[in-house]
Amino acid sequence: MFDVNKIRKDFKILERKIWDNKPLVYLDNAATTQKPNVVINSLVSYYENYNANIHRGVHKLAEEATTLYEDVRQKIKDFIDANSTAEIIFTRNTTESINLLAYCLDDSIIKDGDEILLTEMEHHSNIVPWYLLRDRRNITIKFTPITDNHELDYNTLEKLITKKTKIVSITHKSNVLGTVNDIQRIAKITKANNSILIVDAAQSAPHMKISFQDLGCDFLAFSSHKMCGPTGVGILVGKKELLEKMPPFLGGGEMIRKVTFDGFTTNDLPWKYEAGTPNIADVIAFGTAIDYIEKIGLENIYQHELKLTEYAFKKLKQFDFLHIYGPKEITKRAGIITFSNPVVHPHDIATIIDQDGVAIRAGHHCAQPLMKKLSVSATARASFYFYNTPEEVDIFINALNKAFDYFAVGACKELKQGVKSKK
Ligand code: 7TS
Repeated sequence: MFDVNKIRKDFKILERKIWDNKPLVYLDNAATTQKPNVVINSLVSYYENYNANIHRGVHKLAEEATTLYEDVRQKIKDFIDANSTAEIIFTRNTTESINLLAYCLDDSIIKDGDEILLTEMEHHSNIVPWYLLRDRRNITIKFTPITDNHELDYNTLEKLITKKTKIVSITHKSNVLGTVNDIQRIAKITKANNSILIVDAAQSAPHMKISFQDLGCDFLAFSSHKMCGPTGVGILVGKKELLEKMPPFLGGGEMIRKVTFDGFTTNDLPWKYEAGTPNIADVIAFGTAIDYIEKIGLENIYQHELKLTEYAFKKLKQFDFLHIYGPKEITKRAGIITFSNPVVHPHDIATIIDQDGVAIRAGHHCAQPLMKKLSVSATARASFYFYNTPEEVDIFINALNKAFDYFAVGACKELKQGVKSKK
């Protein structure tokens, strides 16, 4: 049974007090999530009991560390429903996973004159690596627009895909709008066109059940730290035939089979893409995080966040001067609520409610092109995870009330006028 109060006891940090004894209300989960005690203990236990380099020593400790590390690859394969562990590559984060692709698909797949299709709702980590590729090659980058309801415009997407479109790279869930994109629908289009489909699952994998095989994409990237695991571990899942076709990313130890004075041959998958000593401890602790999340259940996590979002939406209605971004239908955008007002800067809102212990993010959320599309320079964002409660939503709303009261002393009229002129 899903019991949020019981779950909260698993997180020492949720007992923290902020400023003058205010309970921490952590609503910045899209940036990074908190770590349960079992994950922290797993890190300590690795260093206390198993610390050794992997894949090389023949001694007992090295064998144990190697087994613990490779067991996590198997866990991730099951978690994400990949075909085999050969398809699971460890990186540092989602950003590095996408950079790896932009680097390695160059030469093996991309030729001058080709096109890459992104969307207007991408995080910078799914834009800038492709700009870097464009600096090296004569390619065109296009962006699928979003609709007025802040969903992908699928009809235009279909029109933007041409015979030259080699890669379509798309977020599964927007870190600003919360919009969940229909990857299966896009996969049908890309498959028919022989384009490679890359999915940025940084915001979806932690919050909903995903099957790599069912989605039908070619690559999928996500980060440990957004799903109760440590920082410094990212995952790239890729179709074996493509991973075999692409050249390695970084060179050094581990990624080779043989090195001579003339050259080298590459190691088998997945190690071909894992040069040097990996982040052993954090990968092992990420395995503990996956066990923990699976015990809670992704369906429970999804439903709990949906209820919290619904509740927060209802409460936010009282602030009729706020712009709330993302699809109107909650089921199309669970877990993330982004808002702004033309008069009060989001940083001011975030700073004031921080005085009440409420942590939200304000800024461009590493999505400056999307901000431009929305005609704002910054927004405020509350993002939930399974350990958040309706009581915390109440504290968030009360803190917002105080913040708006504070500003409304002189600006209430302008607040509302600001909205009117915007409409
Ligand atoms: N893709 C999406 C959709 C993201 O939301 C983020 C991080 C990334 C990629 C990059 O992840 P990383 O682990 O490589 O850093 N998003 C955010 C955010 O919304 N606030 O802080 C980080």
